[in-house]
Amino acid sequence: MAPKRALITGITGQDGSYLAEFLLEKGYEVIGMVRRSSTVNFERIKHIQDKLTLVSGDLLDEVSLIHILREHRPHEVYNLAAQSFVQTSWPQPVFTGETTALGVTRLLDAVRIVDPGIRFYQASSSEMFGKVVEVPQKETTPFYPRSPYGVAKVYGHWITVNYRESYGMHTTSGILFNHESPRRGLEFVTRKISHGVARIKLGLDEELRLGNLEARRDWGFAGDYVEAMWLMLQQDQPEDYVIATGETHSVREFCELAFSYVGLDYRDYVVIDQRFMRPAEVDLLIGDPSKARQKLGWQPRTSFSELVQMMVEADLQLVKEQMR
Ligand code: NAP
Ligand code: G4F
Repeated sequence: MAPKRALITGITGQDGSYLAEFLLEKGYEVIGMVRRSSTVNFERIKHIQDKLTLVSGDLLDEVSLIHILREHRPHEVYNLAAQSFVQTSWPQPVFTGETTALGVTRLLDAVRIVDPGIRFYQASSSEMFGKVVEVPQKETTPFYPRSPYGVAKVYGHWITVNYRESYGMHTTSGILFNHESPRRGLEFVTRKISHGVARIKLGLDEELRLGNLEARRDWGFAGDYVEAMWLMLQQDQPEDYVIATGETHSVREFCELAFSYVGLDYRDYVVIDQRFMRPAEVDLLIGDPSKARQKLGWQPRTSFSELVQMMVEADLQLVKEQMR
């Protein structure tokens, strides 16, 4: 039988790289959409680059999306591309909306035009719950986004539901809570901490400047979460799912554990810096992944402490290599 083909937008990002690995393991032909930039940023996929088909396109340009779908005729499309950094969404709200909200419609519409039978995954986010109205948050919890990013994701979620209901398409919105890894971008708090810890331990820095230490997140491992994306598209009926660990920890706890892993006390190094505070904060996120456990048979495999340890170890290794 011919292998299944999947198109991943955002393949150069954290989740795109793990999903590409996962689908290659499953025997898929993987097509990755990359946008043009003046320097190549294939760092996260260079180890599998020879197994991928990389094509040029952009969520801001619907024609490019139609061309890619016509030429490669994927069976499944995973829309992971987005302006994904919440903090940037305040100074760049329109760009965030163009990419993270309208970009979803461009891709959905391209799928509808080329082949409405293609299965579609939308990377929705726990940021949509924002100022939470229920604890823990589940598929039926109302949204209350707190950033232009969160607002854009709410649009992306509902347009995905709408294309399912309007056109009978197999479209799924995965509401994923924070998931991290050694491939996380350096500006996100977990990676900022693990990288900062490594630099301090190795004598390169003397402090780590952070914002709100009391914010709480439900943090899982990205490698576990991409399996859930795939499982969602294997279901006969498209539905939306919350993917989370069901545990919540503060930024302070993350610091405490990460610094203690290398024998340091975070209180000696962490400095509160107003520049990293947000105009409106999401104070608490904790997901209820029961539906995913029951219907998809999915559950997270990596604990919070394993995640912190994995990230600190990887950054110690990375910083040591950079020092050579
Ligand atoms: P990420 O590392 O920031 O990756 C984002 C990807 O989107 C990159 O490959 C980026 O390309 C691409 N991209 C950005 N704008 C684009 C455009 N206009 N056209 C085409 N590609 C574009 O994000 P991630 O952590 O892997 O997250 C993946 C998705 O899940 C995102 O949609 C994010 O919002 C969502 N999400 C993430 C989490 C989480 O905790 N990680 C939780 C819930 C939802 P470049 O490499 O060229 O910049
Ligand atoms: O790591 P963060 O920047 O992630 P955030 O805002 O939760 O967003 C991530 O998860 C979402 C899922 O809920 C995704 F949709 C989104 O794409 C992204 O992947 O911030 C986490 C928390 C915030 O409350 C922030 O205020 O950490 C707090 N924080 C404290 N000091 C900091 C810092 N965040 C960053 N980035 N940098 C700091 O210095």
